[in-house]
Amino acid sequence: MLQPVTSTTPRIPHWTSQWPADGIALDLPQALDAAQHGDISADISAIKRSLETAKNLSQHPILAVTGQLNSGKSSVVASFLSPAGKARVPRGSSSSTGTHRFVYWVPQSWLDTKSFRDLLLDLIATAHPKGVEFLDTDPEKAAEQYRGGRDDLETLSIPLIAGDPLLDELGTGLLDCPDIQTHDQSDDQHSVLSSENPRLDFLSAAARVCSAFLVVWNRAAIRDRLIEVMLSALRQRMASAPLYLLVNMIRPEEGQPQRTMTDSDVTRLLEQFSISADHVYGAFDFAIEDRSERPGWRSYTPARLVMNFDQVEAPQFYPLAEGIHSNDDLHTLSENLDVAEIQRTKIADHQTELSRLLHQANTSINQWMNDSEEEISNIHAGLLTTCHRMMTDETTGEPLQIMSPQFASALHASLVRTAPFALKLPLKLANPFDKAYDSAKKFVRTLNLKSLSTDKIKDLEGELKQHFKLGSIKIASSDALARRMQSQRWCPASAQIPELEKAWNGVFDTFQKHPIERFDTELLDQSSKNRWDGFTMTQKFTIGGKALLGTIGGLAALCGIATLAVDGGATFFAATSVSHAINGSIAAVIAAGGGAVAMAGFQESLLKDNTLPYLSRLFSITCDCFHIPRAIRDKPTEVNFKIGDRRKTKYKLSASPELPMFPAITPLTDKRIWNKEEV
Ligand SMILES: Nc1nc2c(ncn2[C@@H]2O[C@H](COP(=O)(O)OP(=O)(O)OP(=O)(O)O)[C@@H](O)[C@H]2O)c(=O)[nH]1
Ligand SMILES: [Mg+2]
Repeated sequence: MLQPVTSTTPRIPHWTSQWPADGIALDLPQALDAAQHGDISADISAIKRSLETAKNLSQHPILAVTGQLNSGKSSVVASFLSPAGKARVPRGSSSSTGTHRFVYWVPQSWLDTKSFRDLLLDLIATAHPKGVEFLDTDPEKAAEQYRGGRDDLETLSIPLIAGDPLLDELGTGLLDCPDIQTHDQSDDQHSVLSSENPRLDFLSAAARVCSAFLVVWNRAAIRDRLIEVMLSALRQRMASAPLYLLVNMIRPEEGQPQRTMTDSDVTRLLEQFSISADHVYGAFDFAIEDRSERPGWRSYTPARLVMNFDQVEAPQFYPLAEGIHSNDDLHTLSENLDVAEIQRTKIADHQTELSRLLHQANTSINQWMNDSEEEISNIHAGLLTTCHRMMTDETTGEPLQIMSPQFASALHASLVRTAPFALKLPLKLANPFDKAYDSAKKFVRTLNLKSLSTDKIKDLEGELKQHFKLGSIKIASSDALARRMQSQRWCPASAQIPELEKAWNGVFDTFQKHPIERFDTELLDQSSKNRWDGFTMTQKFTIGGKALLGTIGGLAALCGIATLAVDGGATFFAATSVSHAINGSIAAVIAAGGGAVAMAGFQESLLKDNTLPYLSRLFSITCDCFHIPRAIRDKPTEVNFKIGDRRKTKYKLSASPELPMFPAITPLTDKRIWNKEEV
């Protein structure tokens, strides 16, 4: 029997280049690098490794002892060690006895078994990829190692590892952390709260190695903003790991230790960082001894712990909520930790962080994809506007046509085909295009096209209009287009005018080499018929015939201009309004007769038969030369034109699939259009 297929394999996303379609594909780290978020990628691979090692080391937690400068962190760590171990932990309020490295104290047995030691080093490497160093057994050398990271971030990034047999009884490792307040000389100007605090970054990376946190803080400084910064950093990595607040150096005073528990700064922290009240431990300042009337620290500390102190001087922490009769202390805390449970929590925290990071990665990559697509779309739209302007009459918004020799002869043939019978032969024989083309050649040669500068274009347009009696002419030179384009917001600032000009020259050249060979005869005949229908029978023979002959000649002249210009050493683009040319000389007739409707029909046919196909090609070639996709995904490329008194209408351009892809001349962007795929 067929079973439904259920797949549990996670879907791995990758990003493929939709445009250009050159088969480029990126995996998550590559996409994050491209999006300039390599940091997230490094975090993701670190967390994945942590997850793996956490599963392998499920019975072996490490507790981090972190907190304020000089608050007693090393004293707490030392209290768990054998006498030989204690001797290797420098403690004290001077900088030379401070902790300036991450020091992993682990049960000796963890280091003695090779396979286990390797796993442990693997785990530590997830947070400290630059390697590790072992703590010397000689106390003096150990102290030197401890302070090695004081002025040197490089050394700080390499943790120390030490073993102690007493920790075997405890069954957990301890991480003695450096504070996050000490500054390098080099980063003096940075605030500890700044996001650019490398010590805080190291601490949050190390947090992943650990399963629970003891945060030691001086009672007098519990209001500091810094404790919030540290707790946030820890919670961000380890959302639900057990967190213990160790308040040190509480002054022995009336109302303690309850006063500390109910202090608004303390209760706020507990709430903000999900620390349960029974996770608050406190130790009284052992420098304040009982004096006559005034009770000292001993009066506020369980007798059992006072005895401990008398053996080894160290702060004595006990759960404040339980008060002075508490039977618990730091040692019972660590013994009571449910190892399996905190490891499960740690794995869950890793998974939470991993999904948070993946979400963040996704957001950043989407942003990057959208940004590059937007940049491409803006250039696409900008080039479209430029091409559209080249085929639009500036004052009326009406479409212009390209008078290529191919179109000119097709139009002529159609006008002859649809002419009244008696006019057919004379019109055909008159062959106005050829004659006009020849005379136009002579005229165009008198113009100095080679040195046609931007400001001369308007003059040339006027001159041509007058000479050939044309209604509307649009001349575009590559120089003028390049200059105009460079001033537009969508054009990349890095684009140089000569480079842009070179591309436009390429566009015109390619455009001329790929003329449209065939036109829709039916559509053309429809427009020619419309044209003839604008006249009465008499007019057809009198004005109509003459007008056509005259103005068609003018149109024909234009068809050669672009070609002639190339011969003259310049490339440029010329478009004109066929309907206006034909109409110009017979305006009176149109106004008197019912020709306006016929005129609109004529224009519409010209738009469909000439303007849109030519504009599609011009735009496709332009896109290729500037290395921009001809279409953005499957969105239609649309332009507006206005005919006569009608409102503007939207028309679709074709992406010219009949044309090959032309090589880019001046790429305007190296961005791509990406697709996200999941396999
Ligand atoms: N007066 C007094 N001093 C204490 C108390 N607890 C710790 N100290 C002293 O404070 C100093 C700093 O203790 P450490 O354990 O080195 O503190 P730390 O947090 O590791 O210090 P850094 O590593 O430099 O940040 C030591 O000299 C301790 O003996 C206390 O309750 N009262
Ligand atoms: Mg220390």
